[in-house]
Amino acid sequence: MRWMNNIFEVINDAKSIAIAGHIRPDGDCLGSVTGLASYIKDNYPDKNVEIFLENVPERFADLAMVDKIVTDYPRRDPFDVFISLDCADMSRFEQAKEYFENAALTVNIDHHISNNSYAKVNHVLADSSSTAEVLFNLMDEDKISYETARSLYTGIIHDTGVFKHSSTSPVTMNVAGKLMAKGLDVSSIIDDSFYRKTYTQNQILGRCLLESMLVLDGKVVVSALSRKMMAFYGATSEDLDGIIDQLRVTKGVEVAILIHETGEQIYKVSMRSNGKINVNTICSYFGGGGHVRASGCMMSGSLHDVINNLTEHIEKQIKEIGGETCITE
Ligand SMILES: [Mn+2]
Repeated sequence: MRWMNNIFEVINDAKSIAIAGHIRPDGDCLGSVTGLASYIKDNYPDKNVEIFLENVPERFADLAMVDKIVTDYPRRDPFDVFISLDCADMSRFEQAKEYFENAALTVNIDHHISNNSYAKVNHVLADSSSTAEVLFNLMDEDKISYETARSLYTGIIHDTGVFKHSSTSPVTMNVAGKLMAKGLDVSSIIDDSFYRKTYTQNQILGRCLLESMLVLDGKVVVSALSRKMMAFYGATSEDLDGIIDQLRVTKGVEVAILIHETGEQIYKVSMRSNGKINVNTICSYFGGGGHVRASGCMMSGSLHDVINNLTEHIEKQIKEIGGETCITE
């Protein structure tokens, strides 16, 4: 493991730089990728920066450099530096893997506790709220432009649920304050990129809440979305953002589970904990991972079995702790 103090250390000698984020990019991924790209463009204009990412959700379409994102992966000369952002493992940037393997230097900047340090330089700070927060601390404050600040601020509000998740620290607030001082209209950034929902999104949210069920004496709330239901509303996976957070604040609930059918008996599972249950342990068991309070994994089989398998693990943790907590922070 090698940590750095400034992004300058890994890009200084590079002429060509690739930046990649993860599949199904979220706010932190987009904010980090565009924030770093615009920082390099502003301050090191002689460097050639290319950014590789899947399709960008519409709510992030006005971030800096979004129009420079490349969604296909043509064969090309090796990059001097490949930087992955917000990616806990290499499968998260599957399509850019060839660039990673051929790059002269690989850099992994992240905040996932499950990150397996797959690059040459691994700057992984698991107690940071977001990759955007990690990046801010690798930049010179006076070199951060309004546009870079807007990207990083967007990243932070998305991974902290607008400063309310447990990952929000005094450092996070301090960083957000410094970004705000660049002149950001934070109210409209928060509304437009975080709270704004389409009619479809609100309908799907309502349906998930309506059909949710409480299990394990009300300690777990589960909601499942079939492909049929998604098709009925014309919804995509992007339309599901935020649903799990609403489930999590159900009174008495320790763990919220959102199950989304993506193929024949194949499900994407998202889990959120209110602090006693370590959902990273559970999702890691099933081949996924994330954070102690927010994790995900893919599962297959009948929906009934998927729910049973997950709740079995939660029940086991509840028994072990006897009212205490499985999370050591
Ligand atoms: Mn993140």
